[in-house]
Amino acid sequence: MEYDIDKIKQSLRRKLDNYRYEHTIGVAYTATSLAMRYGEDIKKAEVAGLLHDCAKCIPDDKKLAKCIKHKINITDIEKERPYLLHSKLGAFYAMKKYDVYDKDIINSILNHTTGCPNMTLLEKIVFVADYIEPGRNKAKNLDELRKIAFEDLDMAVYIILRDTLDYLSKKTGNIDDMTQKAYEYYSNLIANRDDNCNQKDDSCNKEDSCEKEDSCNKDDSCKKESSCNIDDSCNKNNSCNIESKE
Ligand code: DGI
Ligand code: FE
Ligand code: FE
Repeated sequence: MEYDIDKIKQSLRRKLDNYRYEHTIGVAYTATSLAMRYGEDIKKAEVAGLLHDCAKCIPDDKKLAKCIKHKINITDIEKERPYLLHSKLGAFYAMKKYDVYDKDIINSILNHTTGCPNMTLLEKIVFVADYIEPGRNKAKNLDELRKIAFEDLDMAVYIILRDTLDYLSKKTGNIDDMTQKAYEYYSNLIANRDDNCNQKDDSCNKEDSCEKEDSCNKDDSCKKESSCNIDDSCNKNNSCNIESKE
């Protein structure tokens, strides 16, 4: 599918205020970079990044009215905090106003605020790009997170959900079910992944060749020998390293 990026940008220029437009360009740029890193379709990432906040600048009362008009389901928390509706309304406008029907792009827009369990690669890319794009400066540990995002995408998703819940619990205490579910999913995923890795590490360390590492390390001359670099072969055997980096 061909997307007319210039046309989308021109329309967003009119629909969004300056700050939101610059943020949008930042998200598209960051999502494209993450797509290059993780092997996602770069045009899809750019379009999803461009359109993720396309409904953000509609006043809250209008958001509610438009959702009612277009029969978009409104949950209790969305009634209370209508800004949350910009994701659902944005996904709707992406289809109706921008002719974008790619399911993955639409779901990336739909889930970009709360996240959700078991996100697709594109959903994770948009979710993370929204939080780390260069124009963002308020969240804590952004420099570290920007690095992690390009090394370990699931870890970045987990940290964002954890920090968002922490921020919301101090501020409003009003948590969308989906944010909570997404947090639990990624928290379990990271814990299980690390558990598996540790178990494999353990058995690896029991291997003869690995045990030699300790004594080797005590001996300067031995350290220089490549055979003493057991860590490497351990990691290749059990792919712990690969898992933790994907
Ligand atoms: O639209 P953006 O500002 O670019 O970013 P966004 O769509 O991720 O929205 C960010 C805001 O959404 C931020 O203030 C945290 C808030 N948010 C995320 N999950 C929840 C939430 N707010 C409430 N009340 N409940 C949630 O579960
Ligand atoms: Fe948003
Ligand atoms: Fe955004």
